[in-house]
Amino acid sequence: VHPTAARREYPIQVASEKTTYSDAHVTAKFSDRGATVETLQNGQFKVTPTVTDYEFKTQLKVPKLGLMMVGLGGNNGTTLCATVLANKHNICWHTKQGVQQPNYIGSLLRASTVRLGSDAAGKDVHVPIGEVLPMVHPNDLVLGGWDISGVPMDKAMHRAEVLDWDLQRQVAPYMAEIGAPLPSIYYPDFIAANQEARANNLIPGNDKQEHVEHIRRDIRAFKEKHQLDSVLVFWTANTERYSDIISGVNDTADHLLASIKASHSEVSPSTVFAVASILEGVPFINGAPQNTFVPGVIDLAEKNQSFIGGDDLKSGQTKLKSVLAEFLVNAGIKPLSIASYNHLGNNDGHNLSAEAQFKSKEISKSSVVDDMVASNALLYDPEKEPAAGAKGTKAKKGEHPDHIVVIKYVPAVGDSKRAIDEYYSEILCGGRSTISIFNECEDSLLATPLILDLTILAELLTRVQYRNVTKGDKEFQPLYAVLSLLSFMLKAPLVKPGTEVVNSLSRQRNGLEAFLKACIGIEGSSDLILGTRVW
Ligand code: NAI
Ligand code: DG6
Repeated sequence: VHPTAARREYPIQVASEKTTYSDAHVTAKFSDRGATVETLQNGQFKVTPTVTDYEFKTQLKVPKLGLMMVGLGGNNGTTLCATVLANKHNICWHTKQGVQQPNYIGSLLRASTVRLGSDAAGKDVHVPIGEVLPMVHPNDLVLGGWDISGVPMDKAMHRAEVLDWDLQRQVAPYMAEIGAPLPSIYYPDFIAANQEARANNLIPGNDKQEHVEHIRRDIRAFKEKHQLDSVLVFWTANTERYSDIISGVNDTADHLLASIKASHSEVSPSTVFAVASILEGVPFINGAPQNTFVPGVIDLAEKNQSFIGGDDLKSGQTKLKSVLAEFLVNAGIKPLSIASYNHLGNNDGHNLSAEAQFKSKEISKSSVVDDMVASNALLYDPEKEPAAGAKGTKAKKGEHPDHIVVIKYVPAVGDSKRAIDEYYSEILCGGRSTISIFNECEDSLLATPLILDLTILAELLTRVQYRNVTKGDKEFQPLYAVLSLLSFMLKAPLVKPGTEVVNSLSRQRNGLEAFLKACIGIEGSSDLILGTRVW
């Protein structure tokens, strides 16, 4: 068994008065240290350190979890099912390089580690990040879901042309056991017209209220059939066009529910799935870029204390951008332009070749450098007005690099996406630096581990409760409905309305790591390693 797929007993025991264990829970006290900053009239900053005391209580029992994917028969859906089944049944296969073992490489939880501390000899001790708290093992997920295409899963895997043939051959009987995806909702206006030929597995009618009820019944039936403790619904279906945000239609929970009853044309299939999941009390994650989470959905999730997360899997080009742009800006170098091209030939690329669907992707791929630019007023003048007629990121107030995103559909390259990026920057005294990157890899093999991480983390976060001790909370309560702790895997992270989006990959990872450690009572920045810097 490959180390990333290995299964171990929960290995961590924290010996601290701040951390207590019962059969059911680990409870930890945590002091959140920050600072409030006031800018004084003379331009000075008055900084007041703050401390807020929290207590976290995490249920230790790992549930039997069902993952229901919308878009089950697509490239991501089939690749996820096949790779989980290959890991579960330890299927090895022949490639031209030799025998390949299944694994979970690319998964933050299964294939990356965190530093717990150091041993008596001062040597760092690392554990897989997925072992900081008890989490669902991906091999144990019960898989199912919906697709507007009724092709059975073994054939759909074949259609995707992602996996090596010898793996497909061996895993096909297990894929066949999943059967055909459940029928789904198809409102043709939301995805590209070129997808119509796939749409042969549909829930009948146009009554959106009935569609919500149908999806809710599907979730309950899946839970019952497989005797599950919990279910999570994941949108990995085609990218939809943006929905218009219309006052009185989708701006509040009540308006949205009324619009669904009236089968309003601006309610998208992904919003119907999100609403059904929220009403069913199961987490819903959006792996695509469209604005599924119209304000009415966020309001509904808040009112029902049900969890949501999104948007759009951050798998390759954008992940690298969130590292490189931060590196440049934090190094005091000024990117003047970022030009990102990619071409791909899978069905996702086909759908994105339509203007409205491309637009959704363009928005999520473009937002990723905004906070880094905003963090450095030495390089980018926050007061500068956008150039007349400027579009996209340039239309925002303040100085920005020119940032363009181009996606082209080239059927011949299939799932193997090519991404080309140029970072053109200003350096010392008018000098220029150009960094060019070419990346080629199978898109769905990058996306699959992210879907697993999002699913497993979101489930864990449903088991964490907190109380704000400083505020005097007596009772523990669930985390806020929008799971911004999932940001590492997402291109355009959804956050609590009114709070700042963090796009920096290192800040996203540090935030997640700090949170998981806080839940077991380990505090402090491990990178301070103060002991190595003093006598
Ligand atoms: P795909 O086109 O192979 O699969 C999408 C599936 O969704 C298709 O089987 C289609 O029939 C189905 N579908 C469309 N509308 C549906 C509906 N209303 N209900 C149920 N099923 C529906 O695409 P792929 O490559 O699997 O990607 C899925 C989504 O994830 C896309 O939106 C893509 O933009 C997004 N994404 C993919 C990444 C990747 O690396 N593969 C990374 C980031 C995001
Ligand atoms: C081409 O842009 C198709 C898209 O679905 C991307 O492959 C996907 O969004 C991943 O994007 P990125 O920028 O994280 O590689």
